[in-house]
Amino acid sequence: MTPFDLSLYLVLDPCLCAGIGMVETARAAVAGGATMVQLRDKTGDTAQLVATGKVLKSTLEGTGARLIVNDDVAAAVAIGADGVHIGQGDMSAAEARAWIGPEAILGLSVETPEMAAAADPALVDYIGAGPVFATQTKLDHKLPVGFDGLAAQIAASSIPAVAIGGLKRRHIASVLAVGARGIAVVSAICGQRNPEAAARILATEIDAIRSRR
Ligand code: TZP
Ligand code: MG
Repeated sequence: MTPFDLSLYLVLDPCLCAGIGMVETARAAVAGGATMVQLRDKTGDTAQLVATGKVLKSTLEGTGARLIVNDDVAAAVAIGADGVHIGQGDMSAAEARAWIGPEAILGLSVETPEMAAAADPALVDYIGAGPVFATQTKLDHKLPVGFDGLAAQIAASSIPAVAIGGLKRRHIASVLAVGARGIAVVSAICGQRNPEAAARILATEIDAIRSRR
């Protein structure tokens, strides 16, 4: 399987990235220490998604950061992305795995311990656990679960977890303490005046907390 590091997982948002664009935001974030980039664009059509994804792929080439595509498995394959991220309402993990093959990375969003427990470690490579806090970025998000709810989701599964939902630098210690392998963020990087510096602050904090353990 393609190796990956969930430490600092950037989820792109085309609206929040409107200033400099998703590709430049991703380039800057990875220069600052982001380890994964998810292309999540619900605004355009598949052709546009694939076109953006191909530019992102070449931008991230050689950096070690992994490119994941949200929802659209066919687009992920067309882009040649490292993997795909699905939610509970998307195609099943078995179907997604069959499309992308054994090597690609498959992520699944979970919102409860029951959903985490139901995720099959033979199919799913990581879970996106949360939402930890309420967020303006995803208006239809489920009820925030806080650190205790996050801990319960992570404890319910053996699959590596990345935490998501309203996460900022000040939350990193608590998130890592309950067993998350990293944080997934949108607004902490997208739309920040200096996305590279914003990513570097988060990545440095993650490293500092790990080195104190
Ligand atoms: N899924 C659950 S919360 C969320 C997604 C995509 C958005 C998180 O955005 P932010 O800005 O990091 O709170
Ligand atoms: Mg989805």
